[in-house]
Amino acid sequence: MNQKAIIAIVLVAILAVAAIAAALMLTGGDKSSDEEKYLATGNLTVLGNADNDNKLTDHDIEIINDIIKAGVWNKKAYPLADANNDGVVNESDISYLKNLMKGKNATPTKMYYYNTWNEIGSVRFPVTGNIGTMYWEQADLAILLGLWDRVKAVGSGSLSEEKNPGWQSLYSYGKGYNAEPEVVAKSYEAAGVTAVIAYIQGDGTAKDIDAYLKGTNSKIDLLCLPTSMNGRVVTAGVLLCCEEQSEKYMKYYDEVMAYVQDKIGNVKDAPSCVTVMMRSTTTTADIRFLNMSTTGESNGLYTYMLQSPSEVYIVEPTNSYATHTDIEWLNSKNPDWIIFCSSGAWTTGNTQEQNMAQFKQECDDIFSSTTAYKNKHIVATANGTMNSFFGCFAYPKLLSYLYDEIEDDYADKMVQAFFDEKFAYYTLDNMPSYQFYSM
Ligand SMILES: [Ca+2]
Ligand SMILES: [Ca+2]
Repeated sequence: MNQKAIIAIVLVAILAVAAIAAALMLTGGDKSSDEEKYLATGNLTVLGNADNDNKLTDHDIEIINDIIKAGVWNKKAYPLADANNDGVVNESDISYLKNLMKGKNATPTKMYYYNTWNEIGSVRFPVTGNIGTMYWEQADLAILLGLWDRVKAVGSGSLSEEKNPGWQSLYSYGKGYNAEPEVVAKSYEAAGVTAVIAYIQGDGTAKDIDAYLKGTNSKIDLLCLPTSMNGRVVTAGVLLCCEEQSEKYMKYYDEVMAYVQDKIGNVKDAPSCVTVMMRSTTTTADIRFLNMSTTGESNGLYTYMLQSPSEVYIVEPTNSYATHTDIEWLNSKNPDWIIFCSSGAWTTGNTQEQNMAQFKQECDDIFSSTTAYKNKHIVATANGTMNSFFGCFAYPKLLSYLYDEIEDDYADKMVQAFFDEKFAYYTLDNMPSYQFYSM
């Protein structure tokens, strides 16, 4: 692991500890820590969010006032208190924060936030112009936040008319995550884009693009959001002045996690599993297992199953969120369940029946030597199901295969809620790979 990665992980740990410490202080330390374990707090990395919760509110002003009165700024407890990022916490942070809290009506200024790499980034606030999205995940986020009408430039990777209506007429960054800095910069002139939501995984070019835009005094700000999915939703909600949508989403997330905790949090003998990414090139000699990478990146399928009581067997993690090994390793672990996501292993445009046939073939070809196969304990879906913002809505459905305690009615209701709330344009009918397939 390189030095930077270690620093990033340490910083994440410090922020997490700080958030918990602050929460304890603010509640007098008597709030059930069980509850805080699964509720999604501490996702808003914007400076000024002094109490480390998910919103900018008067409570943040109270905290900043307390810090001013005390004459000491405990940076560990309140790492985000310095709203204007000048290194001190004083009265000017209060007026600065009050302006930020006006959202769309704020007097133009900068909003600072901890970005993907736990460095302090900034955007010219409020962001009222057109938006660019680098790759399908960022387009999904813009749609979830109700901003698709303002998206005028896109990276085309994995976009479709079902998911991204009208995308072909928008300015193009090419396929997406390896976008050229010059091409991104030109979207200001070509499409009036002033903020681009960046592809932030390690194999992308976000850092190069950011340096280029800054070096050329571009009118575009690159948004390099926090790595966690909830951190992205909540922080983008505030940066892009669409908190109503991000808060609605988080309410569902909290509800689902509370339900899961209630139903299976104390289950004894939970079924174990492995999480696999199935590709068209997968063979029994080369299977891609999902786990947490040494840099903290992980795939949604693994992340969600890790939060369940199920043990998830992993291969020694590398700097990727997936590690390759073979069927012998899988059989040495002998998991109760095999859960796989299809990334390019199911043909685009397949019907539900065609996906089912392909799923069965893959089970026969790859997993027939396993106990899970003999017990018909294999379930699969598209990579985008659990690795997108649909993930928290689909989570009870996924768990319902492994756990009798999860009610089918509830699971189906949550899946439907995602589409009813218009967090996406596609449906399970026109994107059948987002359904679950089981033996
Ligand atoms: Ca707050
Ligand atoms: Ca300050």
